Amino acid sequence: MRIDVVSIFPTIFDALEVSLLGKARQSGLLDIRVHDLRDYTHDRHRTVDDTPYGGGAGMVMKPEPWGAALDDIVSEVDDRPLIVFPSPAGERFTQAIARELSTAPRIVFGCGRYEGIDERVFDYAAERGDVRLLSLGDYVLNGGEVAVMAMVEAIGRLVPGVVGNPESLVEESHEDGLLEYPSYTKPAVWREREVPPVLLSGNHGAVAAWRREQQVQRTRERRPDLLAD
Ligand code: 6GU
Repeated sequence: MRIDVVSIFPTIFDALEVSLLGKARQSGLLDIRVHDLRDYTHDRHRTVDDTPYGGGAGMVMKPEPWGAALDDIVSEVDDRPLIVFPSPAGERFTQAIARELSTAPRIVFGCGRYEGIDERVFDYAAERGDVRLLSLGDYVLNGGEVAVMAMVEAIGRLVPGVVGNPESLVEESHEDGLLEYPSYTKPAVWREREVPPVLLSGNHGAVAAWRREQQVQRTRERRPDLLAD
């Protein structure tokens, strides 16, 4: 899978060089390319923002650098990639969407800063690819970079081969609409706290039933909204 990221803070994405995703990049499973939006400006100050038409607080990202970046990264002959703009005004990014996006051959992420990007950029991007606005949740970050880091990790780890043991992807929180069951390892007693005896019983059916019950109970307590869906 190829991932392009456009940002005015490209070094934030240095963190993608370590751990599982770093290994996946080295092995060629993930081709992640980070681009500095300011490289697509032509003035001495490398300006990417300006005051909003109609007035109001804050600055808006100018369309020209975004147009030049999209022209460079997504050529007209390219096979319409997915173009994702992280935005608190977007649709909610979920495990189901991460799974869907993990099958895309190519995703371009455009990280906005300030109060947003000139709206015409989204229309122009839609001529080059399939545009989605995605939000991590109902809170506001200063820019899309941290959100894109989260999305790249959630999507990248679902690309076949990135996570060594694919079974560890099956019994995770949100994969079946429930939260994950609690996990324990040795010792069986730690600071007077015992591991639930059923896990030491060797009875696989009983273990599976107990874990399922724990999943439902936890989800009911912590995330009743998930059970309602
Ligand atoms: Cl995707 N972007 C920003 N700026 N803030 C957010 C977000 C995204 N998701 C939640 N808050």
